[in-house]
Amino acid sequence: MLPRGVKLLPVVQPGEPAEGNLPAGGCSSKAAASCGSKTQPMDPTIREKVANHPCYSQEAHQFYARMHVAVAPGCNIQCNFCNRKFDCANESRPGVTSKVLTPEQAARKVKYVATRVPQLSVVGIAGPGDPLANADRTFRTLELVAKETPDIKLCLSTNGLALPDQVDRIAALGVDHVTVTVNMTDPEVGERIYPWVFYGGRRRTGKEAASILSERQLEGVERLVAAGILCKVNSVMIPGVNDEHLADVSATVRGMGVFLHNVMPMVSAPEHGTYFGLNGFRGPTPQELAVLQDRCEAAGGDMNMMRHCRQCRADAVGMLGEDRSEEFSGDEVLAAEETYDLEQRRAAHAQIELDRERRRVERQSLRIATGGTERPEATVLVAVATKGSGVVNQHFGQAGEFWIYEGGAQWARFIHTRSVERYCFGPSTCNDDRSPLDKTVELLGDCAAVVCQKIGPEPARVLKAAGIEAVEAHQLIEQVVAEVGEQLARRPLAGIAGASGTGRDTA
Ligand code: CLF
Ligand code: SF4
Repeated sequence: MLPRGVKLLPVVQPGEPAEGNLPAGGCSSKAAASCGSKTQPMDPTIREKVANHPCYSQEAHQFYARMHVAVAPGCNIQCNFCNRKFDCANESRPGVTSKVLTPEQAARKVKYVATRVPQLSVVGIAGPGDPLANADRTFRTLELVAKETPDIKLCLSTNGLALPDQVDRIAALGVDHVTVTVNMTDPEVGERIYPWVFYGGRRRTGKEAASILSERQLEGVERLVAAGILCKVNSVMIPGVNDEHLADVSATVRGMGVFLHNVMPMVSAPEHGTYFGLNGFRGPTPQELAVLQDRCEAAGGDMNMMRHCRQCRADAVGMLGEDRSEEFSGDEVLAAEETYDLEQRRAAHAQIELDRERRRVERQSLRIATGGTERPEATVLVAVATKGSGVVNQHFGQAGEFWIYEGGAQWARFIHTRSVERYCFGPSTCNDDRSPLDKTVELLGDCAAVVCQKIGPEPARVLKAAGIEAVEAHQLIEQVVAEVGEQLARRPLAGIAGASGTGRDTA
């Protein structure tokens, strides 16, 4: 029997129409490796490059994993949201500083992880400082990884100051994906973010520092695009500093041929010891971030926006939504002499592609739009508990994050992910600690429903009391979101904050 307040969706078989009228169009024309809501067919060369990169394709991130090797300790600039005790905050959230590895240790670790994590498709260098401020260590690592684990894509993330001088070397090593963090193109905004940059043998400050950084970043981006390297731009959203400016940044980099823009929230608290943290600058709410991402998408002339970033650590391992860095942090990993079984990895990836294709066919047969112009009038936000593979497959109490979708009739659009503190560590502790549950409910307060594989009676009751439906399902995410969204968007929600009369307002 279902817990009180929990709904169970009827299972709709692939090919069988979902409840309601099907739209004439549907998502069958969508690029298979779409990174967002784009409806234009993707260039085949780009499609091949993003196909199994979990950051460059939202769909791929449900099937493939990345790992970072922390070989780059130094940095050549100072950001006001960074404390050097933590990983580079242009790509990470503050956490425990990653242990710095030598290039040889890093290559051994990649082999070890690739042997045990078949989904691994990309190795990135993203800190703990700036990879190109540690160019020799970074390039030696890339060389070794390319030689010893040749089926793995190489990826880099940089603040861009040293980038123009290194593009030829990056291209020669076959690095196909480079991220440049561009938090401004206006030096007046920049001088509030960067107290100094180290360039031309000395420290520069004020507007001069910001101008140099911006010029170098844009020159680097231009060279990357000219070299055929897929370029992503990260921007840290700092409310009150660059939030009004980032749509212009999006338009600028889109015009230069950047493939993807990732606007990330600044993570800021006094205990991080950063200038912004200590001086009361806050990070954005998920809702503010989503609004800005939409503005950037529009301002950039239909810019591809990344909305599934998890602000990984410099030693992150696993699927984007999971952190397995601890599991692979021991000395035995760095000392291991693995024999690399390329054939076995190829077979594992072939199997992943079969599963992925099956899901894709299912999704297309349901004809649920995931973006474009088919948005229904009434939609609600739906939170999904999933471990990936495109289906609702996680228990509510074990979810470390929820994927937030906008759902409505034949419509399921991914918005972003929200991380929550786990509150259930097994049957003996389940439901004992209410406080994290309350935090989860607060985090999901603007959602009309939570869909998960299972949920206990107590969390279902608490959600219900907060006006959030709990729905149990084990189906394709888009299918569940569209069905739940359609049902709840029609429901009058008088008296509930944010209600529009047809369901809760979406972000
Ligand atoms: Fe790493 Fe970055 Fe490459 Fe991905 S992460 S270097 S592009 S392989 Fe990805 Fe992590 Fe977000 Fe970065 S989720 S922080 S965008
Ligand atoms: Fe810190 Fe990264 Fe900025 Fe360097 S580039 S100061 S490591 S956030």
